Amino acid sequence: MVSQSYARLMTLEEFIIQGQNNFKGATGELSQLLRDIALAAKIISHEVNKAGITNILGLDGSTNVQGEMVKRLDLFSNEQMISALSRSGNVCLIVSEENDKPVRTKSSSGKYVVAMDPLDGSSNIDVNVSIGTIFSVFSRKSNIADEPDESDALQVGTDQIAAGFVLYGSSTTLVYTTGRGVSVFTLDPGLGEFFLSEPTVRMPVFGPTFSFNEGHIRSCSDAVKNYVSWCKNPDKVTGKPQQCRYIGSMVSDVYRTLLNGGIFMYPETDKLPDGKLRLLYECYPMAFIVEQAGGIAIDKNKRRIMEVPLSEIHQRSSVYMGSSRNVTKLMEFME
Ligand code: P6P
Repeated sequence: MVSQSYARLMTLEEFIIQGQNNFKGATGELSQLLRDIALAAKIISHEVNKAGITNILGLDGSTNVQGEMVKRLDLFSNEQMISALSRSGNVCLIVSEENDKPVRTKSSSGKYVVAMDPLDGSSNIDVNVSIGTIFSVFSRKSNIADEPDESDALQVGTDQIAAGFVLYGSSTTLVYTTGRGVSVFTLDPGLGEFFLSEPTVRMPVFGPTFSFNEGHIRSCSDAVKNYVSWCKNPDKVTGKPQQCRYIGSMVSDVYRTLLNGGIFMYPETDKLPDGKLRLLYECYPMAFIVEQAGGIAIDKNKRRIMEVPLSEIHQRSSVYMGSSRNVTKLMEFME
């Protein structure tokens, strides 16, 4: 029976090839890049899921049961992603949360640039909370005959040609878009294969949930304070207040918001006037995904996250993203 049910499922490989055939002029290089990311995701997933056993619990310089030097999972994930992205020769430059400067790959003629947070929320590993890899893909701006330069790294969200994230949770889920909708794949660890679980995600227009760390509420704007208070008032129709759901891991909070609707917020605060999350490799890719699923993603000035200019690769941004009606309501409080 099991083999028959597998027969009905589409693998990531089949989905990519199908997408490539529909994509006029697709040369297969972006497809190969997505395959390389999926390979890294499988390797990272394997390591994350045994972290508790082999003592890779955010410890640096410790040794595991075999007495081998243990890398922190975020450093391990960074190495795996850089290695996988360098395999195909299609990527010339990588911006990573783990590296102060952009990393040039060996293939200076690669036509793509990737920005990533290789393991976001890694502080949650020790308490077994889901964590994730977030990535965005750009076409290089510099001449392919030249070395890649800063112009390749400092692009704006609307220049993304693909974006996605991998959620290492109760199952490993790959979510990505190439600008034609959002697709979700689930890893079968036994087969080492990603299977299509949702071909086109559509975010509910409204969700009775807000996702926000209320511990920061006192240092937030009046707009945020008044909006959160409004969320807690009983709804005129249902008579119920909205639910607060916050895991403290962006990939988890955004994935739940994507599927169930609602709003995810990491506002600017007194201590972090530009918010905590990174514009290039956290906010841009998540905004691309949210918009492709029918949602809205803005910053504290009500600007589309995708259009917020980038002047520094580790630049932070406030972020408010989710269902259109939830974010539109917040914007009323931002007037
Ligand atoms: P706070 C995790 O450390 C992270 O970078 C995001 O994944 C998450 O959304 C945020 O920080 C949580 O921050 O201040 O609520 O603990």
